[in-house]
Amino acid sequence: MQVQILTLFPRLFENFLDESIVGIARRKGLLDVTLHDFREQTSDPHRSVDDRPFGGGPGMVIKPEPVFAAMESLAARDGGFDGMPKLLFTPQGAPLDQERAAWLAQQPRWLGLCGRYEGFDERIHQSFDWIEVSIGDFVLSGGELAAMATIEAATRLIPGVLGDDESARQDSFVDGMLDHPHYTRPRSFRGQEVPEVLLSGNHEEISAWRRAQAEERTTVWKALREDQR
Ligand code: 6GU
Repeated sequence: MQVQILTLFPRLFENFLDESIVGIARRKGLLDVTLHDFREQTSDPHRSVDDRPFGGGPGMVIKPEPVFAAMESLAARDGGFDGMPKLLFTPQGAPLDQERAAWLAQQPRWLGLCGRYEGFDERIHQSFDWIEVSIGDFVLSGGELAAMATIEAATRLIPGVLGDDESARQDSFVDGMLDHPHYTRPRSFRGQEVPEVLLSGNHEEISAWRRAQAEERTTVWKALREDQR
C-alpha cells in the first residue's frame, strides 16, 4: 500500500511511522508512506498557505493555490491519479469505519490531504473527486491525526502485516460485531478470576462462551449508540 500524504506538519508523522505495526509494515515493504509539505508549493515571501475568509469571521482558510500545485505536481510525477482514491480529512466527512479501512488496505495506492486552520477554500472541496473522511464528531486542529488513524486502521488489514492474519479477522467491528473479552495470566488478579470455561480446554464451550459474550457486548454497544442519537 503506497500512501501519499499532503500536510503542513510532516514531522507529526515521524514517530508514528517508525513504531509498532506501522513501522513493521514499512520495514517489511508492505507499506510506503510519502509525506509532502504543501507549504513548499508557495512562492510568496511569507510562504502563506492560508488567508482570511471572504465575508469575514474568525480563523483562516487554506488557500487553493498551494493545494492545487501540490496535487498537480503529484499527478504529473505519477502519470495522473487514474483510479487512485483521494481522501480529504475533514470533520464534515463520512465517518471512517472498518469497512472503509479494509477497502483502503486493498488499494495499491491512495492519497490523503490534511487540513489545518478553519478549513479548506470550498474550491478545494469541489475539485479532485475527494472521498471526505472524518474520525468522529469532534474538532481537531488538523487532519493529521485522522490521517494517522486511517493509515493504521488500513495497514493492519494488509495481508502479511500482522503475524497472525486470524487476529485481524477476529477484531471488533468485523461483521459488525465487537470482540469478546480476553484474559491472560495470572488466573487470579486482585480478587478477579479468569472465567472457568477458558481454563476448561473444551474448545466448543470456549467458542460458544466467546460468541455469547461478543453478542452481549454488541447488543449493549448498539443500545448505547441508539441512546446517543
Ligand atoms: Cl478528519 N479533521 C479535523 N480537523 N477534525 C476532525 C476530523 C478530521 N475528524 C474528526 N475531527
